[in-house]
Amino acid sequence: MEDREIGKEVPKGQRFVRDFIIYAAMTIPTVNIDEYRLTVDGLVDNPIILSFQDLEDMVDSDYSKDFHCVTKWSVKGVQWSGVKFSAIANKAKVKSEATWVMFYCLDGYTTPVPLEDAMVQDSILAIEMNGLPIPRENGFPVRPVIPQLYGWKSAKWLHRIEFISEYRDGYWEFYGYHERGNVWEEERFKGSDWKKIKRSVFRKE
Ligand SMILES: Nc1nc2c(c(=O)[nH]1)N[C@H]1C(S)=C(S)[C@@H](COP(=O)(O)O)O[C@H]1N2
Ligand SMILES: [Mo]
Repeated sequence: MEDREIGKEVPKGQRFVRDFIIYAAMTIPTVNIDEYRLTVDGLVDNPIILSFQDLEDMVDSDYSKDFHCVTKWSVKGVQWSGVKFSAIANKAKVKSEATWVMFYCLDGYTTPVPLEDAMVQDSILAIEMNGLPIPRENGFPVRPVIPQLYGWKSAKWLHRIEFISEYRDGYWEFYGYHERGNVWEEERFKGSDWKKIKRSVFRKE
């Protein structure tokens, strides 16, 4: 993925807003940092369980990137620091059959990401946002940040990473959102029947 300067290039269909709009499709969990554990399993030779301290000890990345939600708002220059996803994957020794990653959250939310997107250089497990621990409503203590994908792939309150060999829907994908969700390709919805899917979701609420 080519590097785009902060705020300079606005992806098609997006506009900048001043601050994050909090999305919590389920609830906002409270996490006791001493009890927090991140499980890394599925198609790996070395399943691992990491504490928050383990992640802090592995921090290797710090950058600012624009954040893009599929509902068309973007936030300019959000600073993140954390651990490269590839470092975690290497520690777990991902098997060659793995092609997708499923992220599981403490609120019950899930989202799948193609392994090749998760493995890019600036794909990280963030533990700080704008120089501070991630605020509770923004996903404390850990969320993946994969800048080339829409915000719904940034799973807040992350607690499990599973490597899998076949695509499965997560929370929003079930309702018709795109399997990959690349911002620059404007992959908002699956196929061409998204309008139908969207209407049926709204009717439910
Ligand atoms: N666990 C969880 N993660 C989530 C969501 C959610 O509802 N639950 N919403 C997603 C969506 S749609 C977006 S745009 C971003 C929003 O991040 P924010 O709430 O920090 O603004 O979180 C994503 N991660
Ligand atoms: Mo979103």
